[in-house]
Amino acid sequence: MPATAPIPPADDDGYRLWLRYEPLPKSAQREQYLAHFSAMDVDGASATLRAARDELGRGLRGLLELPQLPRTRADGPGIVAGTPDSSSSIARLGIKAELARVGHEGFVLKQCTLDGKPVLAIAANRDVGVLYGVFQFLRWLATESDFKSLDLVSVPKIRHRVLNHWDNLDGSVERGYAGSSLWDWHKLPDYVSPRYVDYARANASIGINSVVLTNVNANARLLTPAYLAKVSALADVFRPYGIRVFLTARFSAPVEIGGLESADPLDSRVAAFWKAKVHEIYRFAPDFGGFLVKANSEGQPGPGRYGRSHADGANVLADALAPHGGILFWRAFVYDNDVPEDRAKQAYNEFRPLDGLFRKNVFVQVKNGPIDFQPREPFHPLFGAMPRTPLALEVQLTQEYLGCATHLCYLAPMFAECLDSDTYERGPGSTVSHVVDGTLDGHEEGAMAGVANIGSERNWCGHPFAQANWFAFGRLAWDHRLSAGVIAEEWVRQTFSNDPRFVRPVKDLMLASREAVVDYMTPLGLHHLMAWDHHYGPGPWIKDGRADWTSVYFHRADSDGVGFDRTRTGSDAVSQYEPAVAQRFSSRAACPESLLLWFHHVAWSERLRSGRTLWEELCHRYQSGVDSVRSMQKTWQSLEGLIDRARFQHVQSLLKIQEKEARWWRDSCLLYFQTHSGFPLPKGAEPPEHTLEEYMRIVHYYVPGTPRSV
Ligand code: BDP
Repeated sequence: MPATAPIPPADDDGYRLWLRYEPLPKSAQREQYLAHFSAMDVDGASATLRAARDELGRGLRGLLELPQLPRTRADGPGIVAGTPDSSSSIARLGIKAELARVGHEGFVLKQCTLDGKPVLAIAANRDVGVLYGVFQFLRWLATESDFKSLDLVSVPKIRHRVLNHWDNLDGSVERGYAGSSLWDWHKLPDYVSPRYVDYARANASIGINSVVLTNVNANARLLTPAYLAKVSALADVFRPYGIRVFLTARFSAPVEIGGLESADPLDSRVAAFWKAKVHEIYRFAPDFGGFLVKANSEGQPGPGRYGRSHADGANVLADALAPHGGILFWRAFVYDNDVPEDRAKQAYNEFRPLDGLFRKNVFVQVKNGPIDFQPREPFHPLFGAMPRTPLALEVQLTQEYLGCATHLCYLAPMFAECLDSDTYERGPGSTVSHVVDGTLDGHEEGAMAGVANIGSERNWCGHPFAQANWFAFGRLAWDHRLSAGVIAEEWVRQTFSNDPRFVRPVKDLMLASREAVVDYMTPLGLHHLMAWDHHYGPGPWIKDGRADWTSVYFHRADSDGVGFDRTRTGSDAVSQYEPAVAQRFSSRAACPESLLLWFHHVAWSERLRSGRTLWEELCHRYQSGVDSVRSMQKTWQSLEGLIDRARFQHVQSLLKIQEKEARWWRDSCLLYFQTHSGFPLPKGAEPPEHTLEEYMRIVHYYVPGTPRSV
């Protein structure tokens, strides 16, 4: 470090996430905050209001260095927080009109006058809204915001904002790269780790209100009383934070734990099993949210085994949940074992005919794209195609296909890309966001799910920047109009520093990071090029085994060109989209180049918009992906001293791995595709470090997150 470099702040292990509440630097702004916020009044005895009071106290004490719990009656300047029922001050403020707009979960932040004194009101109709308001206020304060932005009416756009944990009962996490499961099943319910409270606080701070505790590849044992007691203990911890617990239900549970011979959804004994089981669960957790089910997919049992449809399967569970107010998320991530058809088309073929046949309390949960969380996919054609069924959007926070725990990849631009995609279901403006918030087709409720990237590692997510993906998911599910940039800036300021010398470059670096990953892994619409099974690293040569788990199935490279023809001359997947979208994707001229090889088989020597041939463009993209990582490294290097050394060095080391792995991807893919194109690497290209054969020989064992059964 140069001699003039500033002394960095004390080391931070990342545990506090974006809720650090470190003292704000001395400034006129801080004096102003102190003048307004050095006292608080949060009446109310409920556990949620207690949590709100604790959080506000913790935040103010930390950020403004106030002494023990600054409490006051509302007779001076300060903060009053509550509902009209919990707080006589709130009831007297005359903000009925605002409160009428915020429903059950929203809140109002408003600078008001009470008995002639200025106060900040954090008001809501329900206690949980007060808690959300407190977190929003603390975000406002921690990001050193302006008083002008303090008046705010905020209502979540999406009703169910759900984290999906893929955690197994043995403590492993499928596709988890941040240690093992947070849930200590072995010691629950007797030992309830304090970490669960911090987890709940983090979720509440970004509006997440539901968590599915367990893997979609489900274990029926979870539904036995011994485990339900454990689930109940977790539900008790989460309840004050407005979080409902959901479980994954294994479709064959009636056989495995119910002593029945069949799980046929139309068998009355099976229906009785589910009814009784659900009844029992509600005795353990009276606010149980419901189930998430993966059925007839990748070896999971399902109604298909009995010749029944997904609607039949879903409805038997939905009927059991309905009397208790529970809901069912039924996944559309379904494709046939026999590979009869372009895998991208299968979910649509299976589910679209079932539109209108699901019970009212069923959401069909659809991944953002038609294959499987690839670095870039077009939006899933089921969005815009099932108007009579509420659809939940599922995105993946854990970076299974985007560099696992070592690559810095900020995913908000990817989530936003899907949310902002126009399905044209009801003409222009029918975006995925309006499908999933329920407004496009008049559904009362909407849902968005994120496959969690959280584990037992001290900093929760492994990579310090992976925390941003958890944060961004919650913020977007609350308000899908927020831009990826705004969210990044909030996160950087809350998590690291408000220093503009740090905020701006880091925000830019984050915003560029996802495109960098696309470029060095799967540019121009390529997809599914990763290594077999554990999915870590490149494997464009994979050709053996189940066809639609190979790479050659998806890239279709030959001596003429590369890409999957999904137009009418090929698999015709394009026609699953509305005509306006289908036309755009089918037309070689109109198709966005970022999705070119997803929809078209293109000749190696064909010229693209840049004037380069496809082969040259491919080389160019792979190189620019590597270059972007190098420029991320450079940026990061220039920030030394502006944040604590521990996190600085951690990110620095991970960027080094990322640069190495970006080259690994570039060289493996280009050497492989070169065997088809026959063209040399363009002049000046960096020579690959190894031969193709050497890359193909690389084998990784024990990659984290790999399911044990395979
Ligand atoms: C795939 C994962 C697999 C999951 C599956 C799913 O590789 O581990 O079980 O998705 O979403 O991406 O069900």
